[in-house]
Amino acid sequence: MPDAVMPPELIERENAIRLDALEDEYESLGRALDRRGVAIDGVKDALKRFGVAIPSWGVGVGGTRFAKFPIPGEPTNIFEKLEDCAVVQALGRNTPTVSTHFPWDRVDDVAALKEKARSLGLGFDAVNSNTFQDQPGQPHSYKYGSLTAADPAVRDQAVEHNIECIATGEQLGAEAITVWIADGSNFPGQSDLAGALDRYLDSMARIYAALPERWRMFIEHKLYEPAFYSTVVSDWGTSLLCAQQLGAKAQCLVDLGHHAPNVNIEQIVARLARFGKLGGFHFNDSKYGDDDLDSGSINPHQLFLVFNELVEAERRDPEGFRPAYMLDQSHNVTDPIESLLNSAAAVAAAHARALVVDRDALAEHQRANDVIMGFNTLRRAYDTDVTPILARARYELGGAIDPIATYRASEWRARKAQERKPVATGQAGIV
Ligand code: RM4
Ligand code: MN
Ligand code: MN
Repeated sequence: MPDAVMPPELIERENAIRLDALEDEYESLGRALDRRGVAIDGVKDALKRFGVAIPSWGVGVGGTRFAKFPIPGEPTNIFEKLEDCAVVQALGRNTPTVSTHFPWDRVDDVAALKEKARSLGLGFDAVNSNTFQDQPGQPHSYKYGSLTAADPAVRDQAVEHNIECIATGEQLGAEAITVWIADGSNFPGQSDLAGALDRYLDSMARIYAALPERWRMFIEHKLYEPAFYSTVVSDWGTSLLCAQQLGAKAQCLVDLGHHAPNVNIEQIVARLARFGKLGGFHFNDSKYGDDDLDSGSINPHQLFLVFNELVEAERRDPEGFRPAYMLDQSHNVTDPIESLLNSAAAVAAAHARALVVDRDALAEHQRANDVIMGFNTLRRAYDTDVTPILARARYELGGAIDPIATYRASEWRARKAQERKPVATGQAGIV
């Protein structure tokens, strides 16, 4: 039994208040779905198998370039962060793994970190490298790039860091590395656009060569920021070309916030899946750019359309389909635990809605060019209130019918405020 960060009696007590209503709502929805030819228990069981990783940096309060406003009781190191991840998992039951970021999460004793996660019932998802910031004492600066820098010594250092991340990840039991680089330029003429990509491919091939047998390497593209004129790995096309050149273990990772506004992300998802190159997702939401807002808070319809393509892709190729799902968000004005609970539920809800799409009808309407009925078939699924299915899945797995209410009843944050050392105010930054 994992260490109980949330007392099971508390969860039971809170669930008892809500169980009758849940059963009533689940049965009613079950009858409605049955009339549409959908078995509610099949959807619920799929949700019970569904998981999205928590980024270790997501449980700390985020900031912007301008300020960060810490809250009392927020975690101050990776061990405390794991505890907060365990709280999210205990209540929501669909976030069983943690994605680490190095060197932010660097520890002397990796075995102790692994043991801590195990004792909390958590596993490790993809590791993330960081060559977008300089660390104290680091010999070479990333100011002018990392894996694509003109200076070979800088590139060597960045390659070495990635290889070290893989080694640490291996000890933790992870099986993938996500590489996002900030490399690019701010002025025309600053960088050799073709040469920078050549250097990227060369550096990535060296990291690729260090991948253990079962591992995958995810290439994360991003349109802009911190570079504002050109970014080396700016879009899914660049990502796909590089993944194809590097080999079968290299795949593309889609961070929902890393595209130009209004880009059709669901179509990108369909394309990458078609070529076996859809490695994973960083879920978040945005209105203007890489805003790192809570998943589904701004555009839940887009999230649904993305999952609609994922369900299609899985039907086409059940063997090869295994995207890694992670939330990549910055919680600046909320308690991160509450945001993560909501966000994991939003992702699961999008998945559930995609699962209730009448796929045979949709295919028939598409064949017959019945535009309105094709659209209505998707819209009917999107309009379905799937919250009783999510709650039932959580409940059956031992989680909370109402995770936020139960979290608040636990007074976790107030208790941690007594135990954890305060985070300094007056700092800015993403973590
Ligand atoms: C980047 C990108 C990466 C994440 C960093 C913190 O914008 O989304 O995935 O590692 O932020
Ligand atoms: Mn990301
Ligand atoms: Mn991002």
